[in-house]
Amino acid sequence: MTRYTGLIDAYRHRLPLPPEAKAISLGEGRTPLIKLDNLVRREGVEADLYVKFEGANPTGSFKDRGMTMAVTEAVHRGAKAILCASTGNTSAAAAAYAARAGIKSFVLIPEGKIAMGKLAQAVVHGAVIVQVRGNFDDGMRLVKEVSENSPVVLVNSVNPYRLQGQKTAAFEIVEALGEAPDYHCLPVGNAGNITAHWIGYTECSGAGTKACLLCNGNCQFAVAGGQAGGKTKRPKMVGYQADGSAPFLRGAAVKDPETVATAIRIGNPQSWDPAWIVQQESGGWFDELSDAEILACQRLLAETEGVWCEPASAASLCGALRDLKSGKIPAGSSIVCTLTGNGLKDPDIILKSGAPELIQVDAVRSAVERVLVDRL
Ligand code: AN7
Repeated sequence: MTRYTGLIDAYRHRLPLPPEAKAISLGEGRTPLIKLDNLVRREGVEADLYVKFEGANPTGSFKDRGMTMAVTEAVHRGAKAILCASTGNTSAAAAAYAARAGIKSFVLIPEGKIAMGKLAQAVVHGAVIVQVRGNFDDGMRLVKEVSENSPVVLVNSVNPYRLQGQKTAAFEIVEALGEAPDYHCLPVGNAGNITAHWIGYTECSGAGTKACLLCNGNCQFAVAGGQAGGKTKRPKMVGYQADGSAPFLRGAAVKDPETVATAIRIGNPQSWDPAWIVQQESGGWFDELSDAEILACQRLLAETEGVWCEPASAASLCGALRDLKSGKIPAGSSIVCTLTGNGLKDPDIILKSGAPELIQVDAVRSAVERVLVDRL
């Protein structure tokens, strides 16, 4: 047994880092790929349906994959501080990896619209937290401007190293299944993650993609990454948005995005062009879901499979189930849905949706036994 030490050590030969760069890692990656047999039976659909539970990463979201790369590269260049705008998860990961690296982190968050767990993470890791009177898109504009003239490295997904780290999720899926799935479904905010997964799958297929801003189709890792002689198929990539925050459905930026899924409350996606390339190259599509559908799916998954993801993450599974039922995704397909973040990030959303049933009893054996007898 060798100790698992994170995705840079696992995939360094497929990542654009100088060999001497010391990995800043928290052991991210190698997340569970869980087959949802209970849910498939209960919903009466026919599919090999999996979730990649990115909530099992060290800070509880997929952002750790990108942040280990961005911070490793920044520190290698001598950076002493990093900066990001965030709906919550990026700031949590930035704060944690900066702490690990012994550098400063500055995070811009939108006023009042970030899940409590994520804010607590930024606090506990010692980030400088700036609350912007505005939304994520305002914060994003500001960090781009500020990073041009300040000695800080921008670690939002416009930093190409972020997507390079995030592409490793696709490697893990291909390794676990022996090939790519037919469909890969993700929640879409800035559309960095859907782009990163496509880059990863494309490398496994032995090809390159125009969606990769580093290689623009001439991937240096394509041959090395090609599985089964470079013949691994690529999935159709399907991106789901919340209907109050769905620029990819509107065909343009949304000025005042709104959704309970605060992680994807983003109106002006930073990976707009690459995401459309992914859609075209993969033959996939974008679709939208209501907040009510998203929250119902979050509960369904938690109750039937024991997997608790945050609301934004449930959009992937929610959309996949709907498209399976309508036949848009054919019966019998293999499907991987990325669950981008952990449900523990946002406990409020569960407790707010109705008072939990707490049964009060006296501290005696008979009272507890009565509860059991009534319910077994
Ligand atoms: C749980 O933290 O943008 O489409 O600032 O936290 O790659 O943006 C979060 C995004 C999906 C969308 N699910 O991913 C941020 C931030 C969760 C997320 C997304 C996010 P992208």
